[in-house]
Amino acid sequence: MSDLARLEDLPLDYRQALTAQNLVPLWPSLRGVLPPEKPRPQTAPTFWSYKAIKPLLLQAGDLTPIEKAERRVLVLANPGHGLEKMQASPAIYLGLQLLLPGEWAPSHRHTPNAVRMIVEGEGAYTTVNGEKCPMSRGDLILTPTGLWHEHGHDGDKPVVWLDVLDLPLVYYTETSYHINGERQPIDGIRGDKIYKYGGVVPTRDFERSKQAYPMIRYPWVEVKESLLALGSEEPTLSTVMVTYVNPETGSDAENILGYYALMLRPGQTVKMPVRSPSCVFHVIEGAASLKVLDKEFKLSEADTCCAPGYTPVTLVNEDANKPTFLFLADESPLHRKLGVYEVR
Ligand code: 1HN
Repeated sequence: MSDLARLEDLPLDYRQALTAQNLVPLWPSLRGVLPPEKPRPQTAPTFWSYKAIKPLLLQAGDLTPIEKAERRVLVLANPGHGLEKMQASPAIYLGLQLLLPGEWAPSHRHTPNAVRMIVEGEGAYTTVNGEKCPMSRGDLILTPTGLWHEHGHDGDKPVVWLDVLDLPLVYYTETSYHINGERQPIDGIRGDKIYKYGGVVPTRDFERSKQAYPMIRYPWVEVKESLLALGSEEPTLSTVMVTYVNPETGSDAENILGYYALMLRPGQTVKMPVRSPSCVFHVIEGAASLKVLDKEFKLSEADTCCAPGYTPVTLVNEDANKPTFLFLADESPLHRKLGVYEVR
């Protein structure tokens, strides 16, 4: 492939004439926007240690009252994109949020979709369109686009959760905004109770639900049971993994990001297929090492890391006796909708 002409190859007065008309020559930038064979991700493999973050998060609890923060969050930012961009990957935002006993994070709704993966503590809850969802370690709670949500805490110890949002993409498309609301009355039906068995769904007056988000809370105890059952029913299955779906449609639980739980069997190595989306990994239980490019991350419980797309990732559970449980978030639903999803 021949080299293309550079910007500096053009006379200065010509470049200035272009700029004056809001024009840019394509050829000096063509290889940058359309690199050969595969993309050149800005997303750097990055690791965030919960042990290192927790004291800083608790310090934020002393430094900034909830009324002055609305959401007390330390953002897990990818240095490859620049920390100020507050993104883990092209479409994924990650943050660790702290709620102290008695605190309340007021009701609002917004265009970006969010989920919370509960990391530590008991007694807090999120109310989503009137459905009060208790928060326990490993639970996944959806706050999809446009749904009212607020957080409260009746327990006696700090609660921490991982927020995952598609904010970078929604912000990029200039569609990100929020609306503040009043405290919600609790009247929502507990989706986690009525959709407990994947094989049967409510059929009210001979009709299936038409709600876009019929299930908001995915209790960890049940997701873990599903993984253990899948692992023991299919002992030769190499990737013991479940997808968080809308139980009415079987589609991804949210529109833009995909959410999964993966069990590494004792001593197991999983080489993930090389795929186009970036991926985030968070340890719910156990420990794992994760190899990506020139990095090897040692993940303990509650640690988080991310890997760019188009990049091989290997997961290893070095414990010969105990399984490891990971929560994954990726950009597959987005890539599929855009028609750019690839497995290499
Ligand atoms: C948000 O609404 C929450 O509701 C957390 O807890 C983090 C980050 C960016 C924009 C909105 C929440 C957020 C957020």
